[in-house]
Amino acid sequence: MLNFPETYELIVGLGACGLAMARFMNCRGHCVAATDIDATKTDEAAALKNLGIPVMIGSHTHEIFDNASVIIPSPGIPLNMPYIQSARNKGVPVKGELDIFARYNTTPTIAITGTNGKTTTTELTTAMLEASGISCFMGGNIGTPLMEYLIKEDPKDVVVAEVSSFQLDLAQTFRPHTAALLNIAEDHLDRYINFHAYADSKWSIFKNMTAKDTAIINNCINNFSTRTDAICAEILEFSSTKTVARGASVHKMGIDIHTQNVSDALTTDILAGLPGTHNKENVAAAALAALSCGGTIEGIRQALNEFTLSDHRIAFVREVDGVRFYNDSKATNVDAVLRALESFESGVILILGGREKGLDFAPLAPEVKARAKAVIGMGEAAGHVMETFEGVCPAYSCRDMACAVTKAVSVADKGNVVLLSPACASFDLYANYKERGKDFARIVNRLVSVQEVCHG
Ligand code: UMA
Repeated sequence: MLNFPETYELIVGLGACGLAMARFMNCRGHCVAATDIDATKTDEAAALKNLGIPVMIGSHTHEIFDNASVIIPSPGIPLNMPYIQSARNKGVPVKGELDIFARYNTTPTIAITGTNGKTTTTELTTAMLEASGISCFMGGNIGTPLMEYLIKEDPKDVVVAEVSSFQLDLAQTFRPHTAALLNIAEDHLDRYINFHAYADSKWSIFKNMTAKDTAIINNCINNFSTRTDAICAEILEFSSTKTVARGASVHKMGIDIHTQNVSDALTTDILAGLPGTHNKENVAAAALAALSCGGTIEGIRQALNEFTLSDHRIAFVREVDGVRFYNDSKATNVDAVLRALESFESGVILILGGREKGLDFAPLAPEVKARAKAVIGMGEAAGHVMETFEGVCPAYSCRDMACAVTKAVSVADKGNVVLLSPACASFDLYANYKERGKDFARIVNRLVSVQEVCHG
């Protein structure tokens, strides 16, 4: 079997997560091996081979999975793949990054999950803590693997981790000191058997927490009362529809915060850079998370004054001949697109599509009818977009971004908005949502004139 040793822990996937895991486990003296289905991962394979780690790329085999002492899949690896299933049936344990991180990590950890807003809330929490004089490592699903914190050996006061359902699926022992659940909407239904299974994964973030820990939860999530009955941690709620006794209430004038030690309000002037109710909810959750780990209300205010939303979230790109272009490439599910559409009154030309995640686009129809002038389907999902919106508004199908922008421009008039908000993953045409957003912005920035395309 290639040059694999007799006993090894198998890391599956040579993306960011797998590479960090391989480096960490190797330097801690574990005998690891790695595999990636992609034959082009030659640089990654060479880097690991230089460390003495055997690697197989280009295919997976039952032999290397069955003979492993442990399998450590990267978060994006489907757990129902036959190689993992068959090895599991033969008794090979499967472990995830969160449990391995928890085994070695001694720094208090805040874990943030939810369908939408995870990245913004993770960034906000980190900024609030740092402005309070508390040093942070920020990582996880946001981009820098958690194992990098352990590799660096540069201790911080708090780890702020964005955590996805994919990571939670394999978490058995992970116990964050503070965990926040922002919202749950349909997503990743290509991976879960149904929405309930996806919601179970999200709620599992609290399962090992004790009365010493803090659970921060949006009380508008379905089945809030039943689900929270099973949580042992102290619960702080946040809500944009009800006033909460302990936690944070989001309302028109700002956010009221009531915890054991703090009773204060964040007013709308310092929230101006974070438009929309969903962002106020993110601020509420971040403030509660920061307070739970020693953040101060002054630090929270300072962070909010300085905070700017990252790119690719309803980000204004440019105005050409009175047509405004917005990049919301981060919107990879239907709920995120609804929030984006609600930010505009009317005259929206919506570019949707990409790689499907088993989602139904139909819940968008009422908002599309009310606010969109046209819908343009792009990439693998173009046909599904056409089927859903024909009859709701003019709908067009395009193979790629250049074609979609050209079509959008050809139907746009002064005062309209062209919004890239795809409701799909980007992997049909791009490496990730950031590349997709950049490509949109690049094409828009090259436009000379909308009139030229309209009349040309
Ligand atoms: N691969 C195989 N066999 C397979 C399938 C894939 O070997 O059957 C290989 C691929 O060829 C590739 C590697 O697995 O080389 C990719 O692994 P991965 O998908 O886990 O990607 P990473 O680069 O390790 O990135 C992961 C997270 N990816 C996913 O969860 C899909 C990143 O979240 C995260 O930032 C990173 O770890 C660092 O922690 C991205 C994401 O899309 C942003 N997350 C989803 C989301 O936010 O919706 C959950």
